[in-house]
Amino acid sequence: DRADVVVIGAGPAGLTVANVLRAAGVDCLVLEAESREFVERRPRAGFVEEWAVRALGRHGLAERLLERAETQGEFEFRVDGARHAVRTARLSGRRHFVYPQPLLVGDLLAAYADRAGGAVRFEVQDVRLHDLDGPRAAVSYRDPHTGERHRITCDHVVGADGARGVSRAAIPDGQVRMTRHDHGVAWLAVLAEAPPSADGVVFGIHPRGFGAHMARSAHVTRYYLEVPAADAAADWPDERVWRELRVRLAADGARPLREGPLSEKTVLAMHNYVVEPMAYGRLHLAGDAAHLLAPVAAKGMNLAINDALLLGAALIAHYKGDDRPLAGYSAAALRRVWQYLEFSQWLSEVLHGASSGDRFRAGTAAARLRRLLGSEAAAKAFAGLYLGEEADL
Ligand code: RFL
Repeated sequence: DRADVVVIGAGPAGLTVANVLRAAGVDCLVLEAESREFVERRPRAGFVEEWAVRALGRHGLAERLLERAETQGEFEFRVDGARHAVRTARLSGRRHFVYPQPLLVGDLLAAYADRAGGAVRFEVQDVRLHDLDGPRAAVSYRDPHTGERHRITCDHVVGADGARGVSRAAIPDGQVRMTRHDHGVAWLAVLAEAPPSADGVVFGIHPRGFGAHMARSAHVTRYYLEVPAADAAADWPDERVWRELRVRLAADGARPLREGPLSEKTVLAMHNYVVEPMAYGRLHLAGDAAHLLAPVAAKGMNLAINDALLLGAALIAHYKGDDRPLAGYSAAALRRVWQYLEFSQWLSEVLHGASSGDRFRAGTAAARLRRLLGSEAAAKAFAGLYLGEEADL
């Protein structure tokens, strides 16, 4: 077999690249370890920034999203029993689109595979990358039904297989630098089968630990609780989760939490990594395969989309004879990655300072929050970064 480009991973990054390439007539093949049903159901991210929606729209990929997504233009901090609204839309002129990741993945698959007839192979096993530094690369996998190995030669490989994929690991030692940063805490992420208890996002800052509420749909609400990094989901039975949430999200005049069964419970280590450069030979990394952001500021899927659009355009330029965008892909993508990392780190300190047990961190975090709530200029700068800037910084 042969394809111009093999894309590993049918997540937001891989499917966006595949759609962009297919629309430009570049022949590509997507390899995905899971089934289609699985990737269209896996719950994860929920916020898409307006610039990303517009950019997807320019490729004809945002129709369903624009029809179905709610938008949010403000959120609330709760601290010391008081509520403080931050009107992000008024401050930045932009809004967040609330659209669960599996719906976006479903839309991208429908556009690429069903409407444009693009090739995807699901449930592939044991994917391996070959000859990344040669004149032709190849990707091989084992067929789940026959057990046979298939090999596809290609010009380029897009490594969009997420944080636990195989693409990044195929880069020889010493060819890229991996930088890690650990916030030193974990979040218990739960999905409640219950309607939201507030209009949008609530960040509860509390000496017992951070707690958050995020409206997802009329029937489902996401909550987060800061927990010790060593905790497991089993340490948090439903009743304990609700008890902690009630304490950490308590504030004068706040509606009581609407409780319901918890359908998903995961402990997320709050850490980040970045791979530089995001490429090696004929392999180009995109999305979580290249950089992981702790979900503090809901940035991961937006970065995945940014990478994918830059990489798609760069590969199209390459096939038209201009190699400069592809050579500059990593540097261009990393600009937004580092901006969002810096913002995540800043916000993480605001959210976790009070519970750090460190008087210096608690004092400076409270000062940051006071400045954000008390100064229009500080609030504007914050909202610009929280909603994502249209152009690169
Ligand atoms: P994905 O979505 O992980 O997709 C990778 C795909 O590759 C497949 N795969 C393989 N395929 C073939 N061979 C292999 N060896 C393979 N290994 C893996 C996987 O099955 C999968 O289908 O990566 P991508 O495309 O880079 O997209 C990144 C986003 O998924 C991620 O950044 C976000 O989910 C992060 N994130 C959030 N981002 C936001 O922008 N807003 C949010 O509100 C938000 N909330 C979150 C989040 C991530 C969370 N978790 C998973 C930590 C909330 C949570 C709980």
